[in-house]
Amino acid sequence: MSLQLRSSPPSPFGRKVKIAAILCGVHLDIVWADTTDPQDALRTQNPLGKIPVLLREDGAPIYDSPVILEYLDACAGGGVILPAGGERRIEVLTLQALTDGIMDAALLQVYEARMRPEAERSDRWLDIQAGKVARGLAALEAAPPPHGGVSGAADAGEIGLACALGYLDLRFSGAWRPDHPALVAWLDGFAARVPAFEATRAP
Ligand SMILES: N[C@@H](CCC(=O)N[C@@H](CS)C(=O)NCC(=O)O)C(=O)O
Repeated sequence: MSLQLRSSPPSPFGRKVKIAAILCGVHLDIVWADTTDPQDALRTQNPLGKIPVLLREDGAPIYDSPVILEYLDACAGGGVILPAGGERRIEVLTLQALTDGIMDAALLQVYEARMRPEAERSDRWLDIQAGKVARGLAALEAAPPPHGGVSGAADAGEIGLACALGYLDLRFSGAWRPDHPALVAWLDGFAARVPAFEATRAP
């Protein structure tokens, strides 16, 4: 089976997919995408022009990252990064939604600085997004998720949290670290247990 991933090296959502694929034993051919390039085939593969997109052998696209993780888990026979059902599945999906939301809010702050001229930037908008990140991190600091996932490796929620913290390290110089010692320890534990985390670090 040959699956193609459209992504970019620093994309935290793309990193989720790369880690999940390694844990599920699924090989992906990665073709880098430029979300700002109207000529990139990405916009025909995903009308939203967002990465990651997974292309099946026949070219049929799958997005967004939570759906791709469902697909990869199914490719591996199920129950590898997502519990098959029950309360635990809802918990994992909710953690994934929270960590995806942290990444969305972090990305929007980066885009505000990247896409808008300085005079047009909104401090209020940036504060609203920063608040989402801060509240998400505070909730997770108070109760870091258990390690070990579904199959002893890592589940979709843990993968999302690791990628969110990795993105905050990459784009916000690790400013979250001093106030979140439990999450620092959590991320160290994740990196030690899941070599795919370091293997997918953006250059
Ligand atoms: N909900 C999506 C979010 C994907 C996303 O925001 N990707 C960013 C890059 S990490 C992107 O494509 N940004 C370009 C844009 O929003 O136009 C997912 O989980 O895959």
